Amino acid sequence: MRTALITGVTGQDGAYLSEFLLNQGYRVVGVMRRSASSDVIGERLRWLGVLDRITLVEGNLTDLGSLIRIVQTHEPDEVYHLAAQSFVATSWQQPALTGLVTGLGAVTMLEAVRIARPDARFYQASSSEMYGKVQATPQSETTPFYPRSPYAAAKLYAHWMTVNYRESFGMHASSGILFNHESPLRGIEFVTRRITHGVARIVLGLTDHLTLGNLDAKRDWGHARDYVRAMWLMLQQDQPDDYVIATGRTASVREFCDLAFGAAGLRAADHVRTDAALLRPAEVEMLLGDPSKAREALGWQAEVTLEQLAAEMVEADIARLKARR
Ligand code: NDP
Ligand code: GDR
Repeated sequence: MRTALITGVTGQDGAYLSEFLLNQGYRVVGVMRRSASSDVIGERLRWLGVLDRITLVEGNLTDLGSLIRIVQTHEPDEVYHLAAQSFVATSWQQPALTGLVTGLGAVTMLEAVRIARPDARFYQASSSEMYGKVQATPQSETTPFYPRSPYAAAKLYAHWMTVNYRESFGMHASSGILFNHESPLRGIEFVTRRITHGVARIVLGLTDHLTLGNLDAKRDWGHARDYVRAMWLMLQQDQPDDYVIATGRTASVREFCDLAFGAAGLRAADHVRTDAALLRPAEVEMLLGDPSKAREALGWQAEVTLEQLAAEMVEADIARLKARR
């Protein structure tokens, strides 16, 4: 039985990846940081019914010793490094912490693997945010990066350090340059989930409006369940490499609102307000990924459409709110 180690296991992708790897017959070990609210923190894993089927261990990206001990003890064949301070807006409020966790944290994890299990295959969660002020459209593996936030700059450092460990030490280290991916398990602060949660509150009569920031920003949105499959495929290749993972379709926040409100029989224009306080100091205006390399080399392509994604998220938020009442 192969063993997979996942950092960030309590996050959206960690939960879906755990489910995927268990279905592939892996033993899954997940790293979670100590929290006073650890009962709530396993919520996503519980939602997918995988909490009791994985081994949870305590560790923190800012503590090399804890990571070395975990790798030594569990001897993973594959390491999926997903943990990060992942919310772009927060990265302007806490730039140093974001650099420490999202940037240096990846190097700390690479070091732990190099020291304790150098033959393990390593996945780095790189991001389309690295394209930032985009230099070409659509964005592919060869498009130059131009980070526009402390988060994106930290991810770029982690990305290049992953390349560096591959070239310096011969590690099987790959980066997935993943474009936005969402699901009912998306954190509530991200725009798609803010929208679908807002729709659910309006449907249940808890409020009559939803306040957002920049409605014109465009993203290439896919479903997290599709995207974790791509992470695994990258580590099954003989050679490590970097891959763009995207749908190849872009839509604005406004268009996502139309889909989500429409899924509940409502009109976004009747309920959505904007507030300049929610605008970012620097914006990534438009992202559109070119997933050709992943399609050709990995045989991967996105299966869930944006319409299906929005409808699934709205339905799940309505069900959750009803259950809570
Ligand atoms: P989430 O924010 O849902 O999850 C982040 C995870 O990191 C959580 O488990 C969190 O733990 C953990 N974490 C944060 N800080 C630390 C720390 N100091 N030590 C240990 N663990 C820590 O992110 P997603 O699941 O959405 O994304 C997974 C990864 O992919 C992230 O690196 C993200 O930046 C990247 N990414 C995401 C994309 C997306 O669209 N979702 C696109 C491209 C890249 P806790 O639960 O305790 O907070
Ligand atoms: P992003 O995701 O920054 O792309 O990073 P987010 O959903 O936060 O923002 C997407 C776009 O929507 C605009 N927006 C709003 N965003 C939020 N959160 N809240 C609002 O009210 C709102 N109104 C408009 C934003 O300005 C932005 O343009 C996500 C994260 O998962 C990263 O970790 C990951 O690397 C990238 O996706 C790819």
